[in-house]
Amino acid sequence: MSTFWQHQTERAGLGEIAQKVQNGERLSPADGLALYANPNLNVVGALANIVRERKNGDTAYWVRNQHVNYTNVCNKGCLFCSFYAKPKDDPRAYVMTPQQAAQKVRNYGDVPISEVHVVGGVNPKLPYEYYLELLREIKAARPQAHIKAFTMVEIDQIVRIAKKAGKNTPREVFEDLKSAGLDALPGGGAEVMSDRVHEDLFATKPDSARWLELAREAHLSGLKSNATLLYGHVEQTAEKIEHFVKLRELQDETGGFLSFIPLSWHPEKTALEDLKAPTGVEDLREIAVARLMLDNFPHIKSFWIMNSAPVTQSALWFGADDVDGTIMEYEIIRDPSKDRKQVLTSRQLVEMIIEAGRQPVERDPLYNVLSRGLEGVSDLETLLSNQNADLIQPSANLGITQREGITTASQSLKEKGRALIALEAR
Ligand code: V47
Repeated sequence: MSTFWQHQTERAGLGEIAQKVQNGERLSPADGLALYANPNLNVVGALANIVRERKNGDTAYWVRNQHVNYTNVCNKGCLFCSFYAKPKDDPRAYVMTPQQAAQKVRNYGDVPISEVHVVGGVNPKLPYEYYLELLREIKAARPQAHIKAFTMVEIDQIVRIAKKAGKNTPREVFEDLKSAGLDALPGGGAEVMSDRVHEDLFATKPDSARWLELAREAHLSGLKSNATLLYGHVEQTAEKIEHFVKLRELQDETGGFLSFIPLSWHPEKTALEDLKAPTGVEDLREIAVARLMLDNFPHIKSFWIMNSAPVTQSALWFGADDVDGTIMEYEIIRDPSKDRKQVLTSRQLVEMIIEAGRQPVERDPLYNVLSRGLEGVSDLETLLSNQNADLIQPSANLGITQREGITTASQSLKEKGRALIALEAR
């Protein structure tokens, strides 16, 4: 250990933890608490960066994906959520038929996409066959793309209604879903694995024991999945540590988790909107502590939609090795100042990574490498995605500034906007 580094970690009171990280030893819950409490975020981030580079070197992964939120009807009533509509008499309620969902996918038919991310509310009216049909239709619309669908909360509902169709175990249901086209499962739904927060904010959803049981079953059925933590509302630090320990234990058992995604809570338009949203500093700390505590997770993702493109760029030096993807449309949170769909083009994502000083690698949902650097970026794809989503501007979150020798995301976006206008004028 260099004298400078030793001096920095000891001055921050993190000498012992630094030694463990250096030796690749597992951190204890007490270490996790100390990392959350330490004011020197730089040292916490530098420690996380050691693990990040040990596992993933200089690589920052991205994916060409499309999100489809097939229904917002949900009977769970989670207080942190602004997305859901009540099952009865809610004017915001919508349900897509499987064919309509597939049409959304076809709308982007000329844009290269390797992942369709499909999630929705827990809609009590949808029968078992709906979910199978949804997968089949989307697969038929986009046979080359992987389908990553259904949080464990939706799976819990699907398993429940599957009984009417004579399917009595999660294993049988996973087999049916796989045959219909399911390739992997997203994170989401566990929120914070604490009985207290469960009781306070999302009491009617499956508890942590059930979420973990279903994740275990998915992994034993040969499916990979992700996990998330929703932070920045009423949770306490010790509860987040409990969350990490539970996930880490299941990962020791199954090895089925690919990526962990800390989700920065957005209070806007929720029942808790008077609470303050997490800051960028908190976002970076969550990424860093997750990287350090979840020593057996291959990847930590900074989901740019939730914590902004600039924070995601910094997060690539605080433990994150993945920025998620192009998204196209995202309904679960919206930028309240603009009622626009949310998208970053492949060029913008790659430029964002290069600007942050990392090496962009395009992946599919299973982390198979598809392209490197600027290889996979095409202007045609950029134009089409803008055209189809009726988008010329990105999320207002995007605040990337110009640097030497790099076309910045905002600059290239303006060019695309001009090109699109020229195309329309013809
Ligand atoms: O479980 C709901 C969260 C999750 C809000 O696996 C909110 O690659 C912030 O799991 N503010 C669903 N978050 C999304 C999810 C996800 C997202 C991106 C990538 C992956 C992946 C998974 O969204 C829910 C909940 O935790 N959520 N409302 C909100 N107001």
